[in-house]
Amino acid sequence: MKIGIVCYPTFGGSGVVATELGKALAGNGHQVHFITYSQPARLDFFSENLFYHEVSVLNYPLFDHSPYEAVLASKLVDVVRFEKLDILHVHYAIPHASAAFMAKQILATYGIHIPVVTTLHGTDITLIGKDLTFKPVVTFSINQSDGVTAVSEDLRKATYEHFEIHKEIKVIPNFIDLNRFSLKKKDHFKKAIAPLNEVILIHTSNFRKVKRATDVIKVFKKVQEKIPSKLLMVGDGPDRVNCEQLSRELEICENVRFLGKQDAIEEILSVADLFLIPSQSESFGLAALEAMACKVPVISSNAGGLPELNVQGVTGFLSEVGDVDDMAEKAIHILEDPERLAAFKERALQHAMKFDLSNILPVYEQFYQEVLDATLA
Ligand code: GMT
Repeated sequence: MKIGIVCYPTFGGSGVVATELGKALAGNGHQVHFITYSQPARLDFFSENLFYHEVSVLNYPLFDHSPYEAVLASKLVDVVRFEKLDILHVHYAIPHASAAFMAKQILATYGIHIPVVTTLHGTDITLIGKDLTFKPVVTFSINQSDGVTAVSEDLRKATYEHFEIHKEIKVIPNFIDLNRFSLKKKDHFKKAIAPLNEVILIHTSNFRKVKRATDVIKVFKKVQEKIPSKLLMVGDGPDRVNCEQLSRELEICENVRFLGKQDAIEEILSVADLFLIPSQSESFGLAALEAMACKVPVISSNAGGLPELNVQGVTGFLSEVGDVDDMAEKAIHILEDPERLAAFKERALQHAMKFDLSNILPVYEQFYQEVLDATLA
């Protein structure tokens, strides 16, 4: 198949999923064309089946805001026509699904029919999408897609709850490449972070409000009072400065390291004992899956799709959003007993294996085929 993929090229979860999916599809013999405004962060190698088409955004003096959706639609028309694509797969509804709809209409005037698959990732539904400023466009473009997928059962439900959708939405969860995400031997790094063999807690995110990263600091304050421990905060974003400030106020700075954005996240996860993800809303929680694949159990909130990933008392624990006391108590419970910790680590990996790329890739391939068959019928 010749597949066009549209996504945000950044480190955000939807961009990571889209890029990893594209790479895997290319590895399986499909020709994959990424159409984005800059090279996707994880698309950093050559493959004969991978192509990258840059959407260049014009900065004409008349525009206060560049009309990205229009230039993306134009680029889609161009790439679909000249590369003879079979299908377009857009990740994150805003504005990719509506740009794809516009491109589809334009292509129809050339007698080209291009099926569009839209994957809903999370905040395109739960936060931004349901805002009235976007809602009519999001509703329309989901309904106009030839196939729609959501990354969790909870997101599927939320989409039907918040929008008038008359399309079937298929759940295809996030996935992990266990060849990349697995426990690495990083003793040297571990010793540098925790010289007295303290346990290591970790949080990775884009530090947006929705992640409640300051709750991580509050939980850690309580944990380190009971158990010698260190905290790694990985990533960057608006709440990072608040987390740094809070660490100072709580006088725990010497035990908290802010590492900023990191590429080799699996190497850092490999030294960790516990992952914290206290999000306000989380459609799936790819970051937690990455941790579990590296044998790191999870303390999470029970928001969104997190209960579909983190199994209460098995791979970690879930608490109500904002209940930092409960999260700290559960974290201490896991960390205080080395045998218990080892059992949680093992079960985290066992559960992560269910989301291995090799299980999820064929589901996407089959879904594309079904959409193609239905539109050709
Ligand atoms: O909110 C983010 O962290 C980024 C966002 C995105 O769409 O880029 O991530 C969402 O998509 C990921 C991949 O499907 C999911 O694993 C995340 O749970 C989801 N984030 C939220 O729902 C907040």
